[in-house]
Amino acid sequence: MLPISLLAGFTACKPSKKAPEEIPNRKWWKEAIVYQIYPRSFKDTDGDGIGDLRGIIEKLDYIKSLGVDAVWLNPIYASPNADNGYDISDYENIMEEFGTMDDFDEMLQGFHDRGIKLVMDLVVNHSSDEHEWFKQSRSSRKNPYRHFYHWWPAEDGPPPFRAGFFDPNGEAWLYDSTTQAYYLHYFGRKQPDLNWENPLVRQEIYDMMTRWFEKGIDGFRMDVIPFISKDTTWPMITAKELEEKHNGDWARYYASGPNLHTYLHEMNQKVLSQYDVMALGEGAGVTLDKALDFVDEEREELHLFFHFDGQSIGYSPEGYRRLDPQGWKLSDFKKVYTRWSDVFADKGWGSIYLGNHDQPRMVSRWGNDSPEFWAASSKMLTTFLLSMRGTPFFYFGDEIGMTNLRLDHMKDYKDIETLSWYEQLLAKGKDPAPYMEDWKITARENGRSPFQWNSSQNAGFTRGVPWLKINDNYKYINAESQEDDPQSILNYFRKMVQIRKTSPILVYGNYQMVQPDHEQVYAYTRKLGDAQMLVVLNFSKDTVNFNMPTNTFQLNPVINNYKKINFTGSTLHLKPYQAAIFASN
Ligand code: TEU
Repeated sequence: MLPISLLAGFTACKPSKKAPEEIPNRKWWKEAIVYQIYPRSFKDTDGDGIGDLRGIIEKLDYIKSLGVDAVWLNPIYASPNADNGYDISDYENIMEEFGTMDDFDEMLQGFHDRGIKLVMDLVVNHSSDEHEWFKQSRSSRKNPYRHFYHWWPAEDGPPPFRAGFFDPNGEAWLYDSTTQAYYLHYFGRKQPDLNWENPLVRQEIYDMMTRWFEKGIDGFRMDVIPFISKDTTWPMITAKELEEKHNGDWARYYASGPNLHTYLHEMNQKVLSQYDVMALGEGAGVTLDKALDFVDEEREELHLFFHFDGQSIGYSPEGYRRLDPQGWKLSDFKKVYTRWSDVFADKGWGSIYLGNHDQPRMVSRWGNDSPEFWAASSKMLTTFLLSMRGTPFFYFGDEIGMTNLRLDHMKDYKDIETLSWYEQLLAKGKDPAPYMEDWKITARENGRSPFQWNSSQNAGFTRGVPWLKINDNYKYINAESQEDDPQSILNYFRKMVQIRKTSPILVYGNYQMVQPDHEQVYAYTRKLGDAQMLVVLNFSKDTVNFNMPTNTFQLNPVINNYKKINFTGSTLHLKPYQAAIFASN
C-alpha cells in the first residue's frame, strides 16, 4: 500500500509536481498489489507431488521479498478435486492434501506478521456433490436440505436445456435415479449448483463467510458470483433468444438472474460491510454495461471485479478455446483494456490481470516466449500490469517468466474443462486433433504447472511425482537462477512493484491512452493533480519509432526494461518489447 508520507511525495524518481494532498476514497484493496498462488502447484513438502500449506509457509519470506501486499489463494477447502478445489465438500475444513487447519492458522499468521493480507476463494455458486448438504438433498424429496439445490422432477418431463460447461454432453441437468429427478450443474456433474433462492442457503453461506472473517482473513475472490441467481420459472431459452439477448453466450444468460443484485447487497449488508476486507467478483458473463452494477460504491455490493473481455481476444467464436487463425490485434487489446479502465474512472474500481489458473502463461499468450524475446516481453507485460489503473493481480510464476507447458498428449491433461471438451468433440464426431493443437497454447493446464524454484530434480517443487508435468525449461527458468541477477525478470518485477507502491499516480491517476491507432505500441498517460507519467510499451518484436506526445516528460525514464533508451529528438526508437515509464518535468 502507499505509505501516507509518500502521498505528498510522488515517485521513486526525481519528484515531480506535487500530487494533491488528499486522495478521496482511499482503500487498501485499491492500493494493493495482489499475488495469486495456486496452492496445488506452489511447493510440496510431504512428497505427495501436490503443493501444500506448509510449502507456502516455507516460502513466506520469498513472497515477502516480492514486495506484494496481498495474496489470493485458490481454494484450499476439503474437496474431492473434480475441479481442483472448485468443488467444495466442507467450507470450513482444509483439503487433506494441503494440510490442516493448524497449518492454515500458522500460514495466516505468517502472512500477517509480514504485512501481507490473505484473500481466499469463495466458491458458492455450487458445492461438491460430496458436500453433506447435497448428500442429504439427493437422499429424498422430503429431506430438509432438498431445496439447497435445484431439482427437476422427472415426471414433469425433460427440463429446459441449460449448458453445462464441464459436462461431457455439454448439458447442465443430470438425472439422478435416487429420487427420479434431475439436478442442475452449470459446471461439472460433481459441482451441483446451490439454490440461492432459498434463504436458508444464503444464511448458511453468510455465516460461513463471517466465521472466516472472524479467523482474520482479509477478503474473498468470489467464483462465478454473477451466476448465483436462477430464474426458477425455468423458461425454455431458444437458440434465437440466446443469440439475440445474450450474444449466444450461456455465461451471459447465467449472469442475468433476477435476484443477483438483491443477494449481493444482502451479502454486503450482512457480512462484507462489517469488515475492512476485499470483495472481488469473478465476472464471468458480465458485460461492460453491467460492470458498475456490481461495484458502484452507492450500491453497497462488491468492491472490484474481474472481467473476461481481455482473455477472449484472439479466440475463435467456436469456443473450446480455439485460436482465431488471424491471431490477435493489439488495437483490440488496447480497446478492451481502455474501456474497462474508463468504466471505473469515476465510480467503482477495477482490476487487471493477464494470467491466472484458468489462463495460459502471459508471456506465451501476450508476449513472446522465444529465447530471444522471452525476458524483454515478460518485463514489458509486468510494466503494463503494474502501471494500469485498477488493482493488479499477478499470477505466481509470472515473476520469473514461466511459460506454457504445451502438452502433446491427452493422457497428460488433467483439467476437467479440457477433458470434458475432448469428450464433447468425440460425441459430436469431430476430430479433436486441431483443437489439441490450440490447447497447447490455450488450455488451463498451461498456467497450472508447478512453480520452478531451482534447477534440481522436479524444479525443487517436490521430492515425489508431480501431480502435473513440470515444464522442461525449469533447468534455466527458475527463481534461484534469477535471485541475484539485477537484470532478471524477477528483480525487474520487484523494482516495478516498488515504483507502483511509491507512485500514487499509478494507483489513482487518471488513465488516457495516447496514439490509439499505433498497431505495435500501447502508450498511455496517468495524471494526478498536475503531475503525469507516460507509459510506453512495444508489444512487437520489431524496432519501432514512437513520437513522444510533447516535451512534458523527463527523457530519463523512471524504469526501462533495456539497459539503454534511444531518442532522436523527441522520437523514441523502441527495441523489441521495450517498455519505459517517463515522469513529467
Ligand atoms: O471459472 C469460471 C469460468 O467461467 C471459467 O471456467 C472460464 O469459463 C473458463 O475457464 C474459460 O476461461 C471459475 C474458476 O476460476 C475455475 O477454475 C473453475 O473451474 C470454475 O469457476 C468453476 O468453479
